[in-house]
Amino acid sequence: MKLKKKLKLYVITDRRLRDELESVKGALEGGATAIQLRLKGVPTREMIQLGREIRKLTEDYDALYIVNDRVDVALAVDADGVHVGQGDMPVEIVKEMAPNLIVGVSASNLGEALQGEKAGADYIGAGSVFPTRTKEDAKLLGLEGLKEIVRNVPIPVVAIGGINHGNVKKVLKVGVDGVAVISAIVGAEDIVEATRRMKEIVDLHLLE
Ligand code: TZP
Ligand code: MG
Repeated sequence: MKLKKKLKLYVITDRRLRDELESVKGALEGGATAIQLRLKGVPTREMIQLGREIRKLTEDYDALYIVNDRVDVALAVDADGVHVGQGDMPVEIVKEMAPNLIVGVSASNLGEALQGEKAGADYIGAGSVFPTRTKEDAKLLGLEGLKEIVRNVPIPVVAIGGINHGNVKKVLKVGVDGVAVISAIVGAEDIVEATRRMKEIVDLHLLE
């Protein structure tokens, strides 16, 4: 399946909200097309153990599997890709070290998005579209900023930041290829139901 199709509903883990395995199982059951393992301040050994479990689950559901920040961990757990932020390893170096990994880059403005694309990124994570409480240092991109990125960047764009069941339609209308969600899914009481409901909206309103 093409990368673009797999980016439609991209669920990111956050252990402050829910245990990773429970999150991934629920999100996959509800129809997530991509999973990102996002861990901060966790020992590498634990990342790898958990990362391998998640590899099995994502394989069972034929979902895309991305590891946040860590190229070494992405390789060690046989993930499909790695997602890097502006302060992480530059895309060119990731591609040199791991030419078979899909590489996503975070961008909070058009310049960063274009730079990521030129450096060889496979997709852009654009945000924060709305204010978020999940990432402390998130810069606000807004819907207008998102529109500018979608119009000018030739690779797939996934929107992130403050996206929930109430505002996701507005984001999809911009023409993104997918939406990345943490709290509205991982923090929901019933994660399977929250994912299913989000997936229904995405399937109905994503512009092909
Ligand atoms: N990058 C930009 S905003 C954000 C990240 C990781 C947090 C998104 O979390 P939420 O809960 O979906 O707003
Ligand atoms: Mg990062």
